[in-house]
Amino acid sequence: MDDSYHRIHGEVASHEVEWKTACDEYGKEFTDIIYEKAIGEGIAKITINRPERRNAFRPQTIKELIRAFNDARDDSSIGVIILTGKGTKAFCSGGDQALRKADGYADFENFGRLNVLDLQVQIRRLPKPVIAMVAGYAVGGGHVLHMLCCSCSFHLWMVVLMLHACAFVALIRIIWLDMPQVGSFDAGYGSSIMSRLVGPKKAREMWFLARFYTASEAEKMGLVNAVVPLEKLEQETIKWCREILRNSPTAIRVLKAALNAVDDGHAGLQEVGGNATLIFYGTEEGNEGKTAYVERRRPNFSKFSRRP
Ligand code: S0N
Repeated sequence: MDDSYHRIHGEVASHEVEWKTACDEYGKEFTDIIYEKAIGEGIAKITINRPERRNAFRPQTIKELIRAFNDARDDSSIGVIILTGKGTKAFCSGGDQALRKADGYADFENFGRLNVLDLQVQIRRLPKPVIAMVAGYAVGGGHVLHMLCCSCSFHLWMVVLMLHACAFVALIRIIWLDMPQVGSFDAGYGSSIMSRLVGPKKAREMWFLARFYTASEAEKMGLVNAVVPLEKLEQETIKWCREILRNSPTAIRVLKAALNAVDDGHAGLQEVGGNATLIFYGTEEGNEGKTAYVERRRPNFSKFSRRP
C-alpha cells in the first residue's frame, strides 16, 4: 500500500525489511557482490561490493552479478530485484581501469573480457523489474547499468533512485559518462538506450562532452525516475518494490517485454511472442492440441470462438 492508503485507513506503513544473505543456485558464495533476499517480501537485493574501487566491476564481479540475477530470476518467490552499490560514494564507477588490457578486462585469466555486455542483456530481458538504487557516482559502464533499470532518485546529497523500463531502481549522486576521456565507449545500449531516454541531442552532448550531471539534472532529463534524500533511499526503493509487487506479475512481465520490444527488434518480438505462448498454454484452447496428441485423436478446435 502506498502512504495515502495507509493514511486513509489509519494504518502505519512499515518500511522495515529484514535481509537474509543468499547464495547462487549451486550454493556458491560471492566475493565481489552481496546477494540478499528480504524475508517474506519477494524482494532480492544485489550489491556491488568493491567500495574501495568505487564499485568498479572486474570480470569476476560481472560473473557473480550474472549468477545472482539468474538465481533471482529462477526464484519464484522473488518479484522484484534491487541493484545497488556498497556505500554512498558510488553506485558503480564502470569497468576497473587498472585491469583493462588490449582485449578487455582481465583479472584471473590471461585474456580480457567485456562480459558486462552479457549482464546488460540479462537485465534487459529478465522478466522481473530491476530497480537501480543509486547512491553516489554512476560513471561509464556503471551509468549504462542504471539506465537499463527502473529508477527513482532522491534529492538531498544529489542522490538518485532510478526506475526505467520496468527493470531497475538506482540511486545516483552524480552521473558521469566519461568513457571517451578514458578511451572507451559503449556504442551499444550505452548509446541507443541513452538516446531513447534523453533524446538524441542530449545524448550527443553527454557522450561528446563527458560532463558531470547531478541527480536533479538527471531527473529533469528523464534519466531517473525520482530523487530523494540519502537517508530515505532504501526506504523509498522498498516502497517502489512493494507497489510493484501489489500488481499482477504476468502484467508486469508482459509490460516489461513490451516496453523494450520495438527497440529490441527480433529479440524484442521473441520475448513478447514467448509471453503470448506462455499465456496460451494456460488456456483450454491451447491445451486441446496437446491433449489430442497425447490421446491420439484429432484436435477439436471448433468449440472455441473466433473472437472479433
Ligand atoms: C568515480 C570517481 C569520480 C570517484 O572519485 P573519488 O570519490 O574522488 O574517488 P577516487 O579517489 O577517484 O577513487 C577511489 C579509489 O577507487 C579507484 N577507482 C575508482 N574508479 C575506478 C575504476 N573505474 N577503475 C579502477 N579503479 C577505480 C581509484 O583509483 C581510487 O583508488 P586508490 O585509492 O587506490 O587511489 C573517480 O574515481 C573516477 O573518475 N573513476 C574512474 C571512472 C572511469 O573512468 N570509469 C571507467 C569508464 N569506462 C567503463 O566503464 C567501460 C565500460 C565497459 O566495460 C564497456 C562496456 C561496453 C562497451 C565497451 C566497454 C569498454 O570498456 O570498452
